[in-house]
Amino acid sequence: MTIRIAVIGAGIMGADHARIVAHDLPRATLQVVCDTDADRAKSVAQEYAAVDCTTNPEDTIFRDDVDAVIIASPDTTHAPLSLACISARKRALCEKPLSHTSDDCLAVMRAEQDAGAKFIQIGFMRRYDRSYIDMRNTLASGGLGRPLMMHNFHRNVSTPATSFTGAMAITSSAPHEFDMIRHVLGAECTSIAAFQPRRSDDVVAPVVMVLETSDGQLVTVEINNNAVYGYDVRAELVGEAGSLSINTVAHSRIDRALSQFTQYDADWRGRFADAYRLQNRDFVRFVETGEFPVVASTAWDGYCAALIAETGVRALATGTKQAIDMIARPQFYV
Ligand code: ISE
Repeated sequence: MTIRIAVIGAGIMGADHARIVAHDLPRATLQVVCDTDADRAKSVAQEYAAVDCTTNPEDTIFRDDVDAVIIASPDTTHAPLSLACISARKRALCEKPLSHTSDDCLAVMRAEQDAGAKFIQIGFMRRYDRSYIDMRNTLASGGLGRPLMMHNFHRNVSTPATSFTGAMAITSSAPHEFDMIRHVLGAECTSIAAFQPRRSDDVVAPVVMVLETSDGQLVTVEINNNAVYGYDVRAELVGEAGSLSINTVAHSRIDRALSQFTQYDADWRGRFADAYRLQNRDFVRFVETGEFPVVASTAWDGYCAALIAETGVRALATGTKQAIDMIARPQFYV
């Protein structure tokens, strides 16, 4: 059976998911591209030979010729559209974040528990990235000794929108790090502090966060949405017996004129291309079997990332360390 997928949102991420569905998922087909901008929906649908294009997300979710949904629309639509997918009993791959607010995530968790099954896979694709897998496996094998610290650097070339703020860096970009901290260390975050340096211009300055974990680790996260030089995601896990660093992936090196250099990707689509493909293939298996992928993030993980983010926004606004007060993990998500 071929899985007929609707992609909701035809922006940067939606177009790339449409490409992956059309070219890299052998047991799936691109059934619909939906965007409230009809021209954009039509353009992406034509580029990747979708069966149809639409402008109404809810109608698209409930179509009989749609088996599964990839939600790649603006962040604020992720939780409502996830609820619609649960109501339609259709599995969805929801781009991160599930929401900017933990309350929205709790509503999605309640809907899944009421339905008696998981329907929403959250798009924290770094869990499928080889370098983070190496980090998590090396720690689990005892190769680093007891983990002490994790340092994370997340640098974009430029902000995706003119009105991008420090709070948005925390709620939109940093959830990747919040999820990977939990996934690699196997611990929850218990507090967060956040700071910003002063830039000489009016673009958003970096945000630097310091988090504590339930297992006594210290974690630093730098989000710099205006690094200019390249898309650069790095992390180092420091243990009592050693350290593992994620390398910036460069597929080639140029040697010329007494110098050598490697190039950065312009954005996440190149750096994490393999991770997106593997994540999306796991999603197709999820739709086919109903078995939630072992590696993937659930709505609970979406809640945890959103709670850390909204607490981080409060820490930045107040200039004080804030406790992260999580609910107890429901048995449904254990
Ligand atoms: C974007 O939404 C992503 O998810 C990328 O992975 C991340 O690197 C970028 O900072 C976000 O804006």
